Amino acid sequence: MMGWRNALSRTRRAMAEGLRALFRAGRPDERTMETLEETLIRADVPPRVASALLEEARQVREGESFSDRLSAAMKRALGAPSPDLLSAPQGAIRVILLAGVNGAGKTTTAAKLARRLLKAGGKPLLAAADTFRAAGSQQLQIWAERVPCECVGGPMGADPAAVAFDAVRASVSRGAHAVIVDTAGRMHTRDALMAELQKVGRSVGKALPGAPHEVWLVLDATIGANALSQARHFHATLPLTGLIVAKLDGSAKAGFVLGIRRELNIPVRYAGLGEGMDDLVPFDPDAFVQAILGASEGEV
Ligand SMILES: Nc1nc2c(ncn2[C@@H]2O[C@H](COP(=O)(O)OP(=O)(O)OP(=O)(O)O)[C@@H](O)[C@H]2O)c(=O)[nH]1
Ligand SMILES: [Mg+2]
Repeated sequence: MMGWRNALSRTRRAMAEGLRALFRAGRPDERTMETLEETLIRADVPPRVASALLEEARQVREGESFSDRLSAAMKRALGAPSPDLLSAPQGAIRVILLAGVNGAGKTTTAAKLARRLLKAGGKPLLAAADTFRAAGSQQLQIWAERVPCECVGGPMGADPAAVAFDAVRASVSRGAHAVIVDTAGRMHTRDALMAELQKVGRSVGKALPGAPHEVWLVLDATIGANALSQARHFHATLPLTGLIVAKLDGSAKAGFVLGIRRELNIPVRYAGLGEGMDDLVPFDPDAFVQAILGASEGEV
C-alpha cells in the first residue's frame, strides 16, 4: 500500500519553491514569508488559514527552528486524530451513511471501510443505495464479493431510502456489526437531491432507532479548496460526523485539509491513498504534515 509520503508527493512538489526558501533561511525574512504564504495558498491552504499558520510559526523561541514551528502549527490546525471506529467490532450495530458529489470516491470508500472492519474481525454489510444508475448498485456488488461481505441493494430506480431501510433491517437479522450505506453522487446545490439524502437518513432511523450513527462526507482531494464549500452544504443538509478525504495520492492541492478544522470543525476520519481495497488509512495529522514538509534535499 502507498504510504503518506508517496501519496503526498504531488502536494509536496507544489510547495517546493516555498519550502526551499524556508529551509535556506534560518529565520525567514519578509520575502521568504511571502513566498511561503503564496506557496501554501497554491497548494489550496485557505488564505486565512495560511496567514494564521505563518503568524503562529513566527513566534519562534530560542532553540527552535522556523520549520519546526510551522510543522507544529500545522499539526495543531489539524486537531487530534479521531478514533478509528472500524478498528474493532462494536457491541451495537453502527449505521454509517456515505455522501458526496459525483465521482468523489464513495463506492470505493464504502468497500474500503467494509474491508477494514472485516480485517478487524467484524462483520460488515454494504448497502447499495445508489439506485440512480444500474451500474451504481452493480459496482458495489462487485466490491462486496471482493471484500468479501454481504451486500443489500435494489433495482435501478428504486427508492434509495427503501433500499437503505431494508439493508439496515437485514443487518439486524444477520448479526452484522456495521452497515455502510453507499449513496448516489449528488450536487450539493441541488435541493431535490439533498432532500433525498435527508430522506435516506430518516429512513435508516426508522429501521433502527439512533441511526445513522455516522454521516461521513467523501471529498475528492484533487479538487482542493472547493471541497470545503461542498462540505458546508452537505453539513447543512445532514449534520456530518466526519470527513473522508479520498484520492489524496493524486492531489497537488491537499493543503485544503489544513483548513478543514478551522473552517468546519468536522474531523477527518480516513484518507484514501489509492484505488485498492486496502488503500484507506485512519487520518494521521503527524504523518500528513511530515509528508508535506519533510522534504529531503534532492527532492524539493
Ligand atoms: N487514486 C485514487 N483513486 C481513487 C480513490 N478513491 C476512489 N478513487 C477512484 O475514483 C474514481 C471514482 O470512484 P467511485 O468510488 O466510483 O466514486 P463515487 O463517488 O462512488 O462515484 P459516483 O457513484 O459516480 O458518484 C474511481 O476510478 C476510483 O478508483 C483514492 O483514494 N485514490
Ligand atoms: Mg458510486
